Amino acid sequence: MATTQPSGVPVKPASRGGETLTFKALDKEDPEVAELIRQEYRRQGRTLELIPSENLASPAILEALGTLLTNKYAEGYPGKRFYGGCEVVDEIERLAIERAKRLFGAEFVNVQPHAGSQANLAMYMAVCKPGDKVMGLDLGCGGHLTHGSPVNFSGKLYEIHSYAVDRTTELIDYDAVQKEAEQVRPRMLLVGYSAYPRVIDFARMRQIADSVDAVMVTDMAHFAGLVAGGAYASPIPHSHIVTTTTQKTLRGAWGGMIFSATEEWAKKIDSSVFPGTQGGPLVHAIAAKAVCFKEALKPEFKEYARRVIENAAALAAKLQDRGLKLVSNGTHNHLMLIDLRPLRMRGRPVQDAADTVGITMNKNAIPFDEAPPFNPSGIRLGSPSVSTRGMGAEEMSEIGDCIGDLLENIDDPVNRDRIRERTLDLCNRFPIPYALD
Ligand code: DSN
Repeated sequence: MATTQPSGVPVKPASRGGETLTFKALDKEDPEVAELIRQEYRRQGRTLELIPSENLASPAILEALGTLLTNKYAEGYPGKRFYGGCEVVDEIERLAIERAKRLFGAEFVNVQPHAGSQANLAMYMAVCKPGDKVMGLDLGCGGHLTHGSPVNFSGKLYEIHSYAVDRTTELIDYDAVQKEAEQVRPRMLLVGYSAYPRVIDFARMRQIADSVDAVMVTDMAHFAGLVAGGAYASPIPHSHIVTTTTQKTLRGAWGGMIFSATEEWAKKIDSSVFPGTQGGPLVHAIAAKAVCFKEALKPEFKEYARRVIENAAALAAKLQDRGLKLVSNGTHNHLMLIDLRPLRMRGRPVQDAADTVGITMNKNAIPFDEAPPFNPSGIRLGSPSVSTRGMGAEEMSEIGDCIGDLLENIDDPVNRDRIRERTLDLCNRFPIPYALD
């Protein structure tokens, strides 16, 4: 954790930075872990979190997560468990299911996947046999590891035919996807992304899937919160199956879930999650999901989702004003990628330098990147966490200037000190919106 400025000057503490946070039992039982958790509270309070897959779960969600529900085994589903004593956790899971269906207007949902990759693993098991052909967005063009990367189970178990973005526009070229689908005739067409800064035409993707008798699956992990808040088109009416996480724009704790449109898929998905790929569900995490869905059903969540997109647009506009090149020339969602090639820079040193000035971002490949994944040619930025802190267009513009200034003079400690003052001022003016102490 940076407790000094790059030049060695101590940083002024941000308010609500966890300075006096105490834990009833942990401080006595394990002060070492307690202190490390306190340090992470401080770090989160004093930095601008721009990783687009991160956010700030509410105190109610954190409380639900940290309960004795973690003591309970509940293999099976509500009313059909393999263990006794499940009457209470049955109610919790039913509540989570009912709220998730209401939030997303879905017919069926399984809320047990431990995380997004587990949701995708179960989904693959439900849809495909090993060796089946799958088309998904290439990792370097913004797809996810589980969308067919050769180092992931998806790339090892299935015959992957990735689709790329167009080299010039850096957007998905639906005609090219159609052509590729006709050649490949995949069992599954996987839609969705981790680093694509635009909207997807789900209706068009469904037409493509139908034209080759493929199952269309959308992984909406990144934009689920925007869908829940009505700020981004929903893939649910267009997809056979939709997978997601709960911790990103949806602002819950870590977790996954799977939606489907029909009874036939519902049965396959349930048995793929348990016993297919998981044992007992994490019932404390399911309780936290139920709380997350209740929060996302509130009218103010719509306002948050709208602001996430507005704020990303404001940040992108400022970065472009500062002469930076963005992949696809902008954003229509919560994230954007800076192409560092015109600056002759790479992602890793930029990410490291940003850490020293209180801006957290991640290095990321850009389409057709020739640089290696550990030091790629891009950085990925997003607006969810700072939007949860209440920042608006003005602050996004200030953050854009901080990033512009950093990139202009990345090795100058005086420049970095100045930027650190500004990011700390933003953190102080927009503290994490609940007391950490
Ligand atoms: N690795 C996550 C992200 O940062 O986008 C997606 O699972």
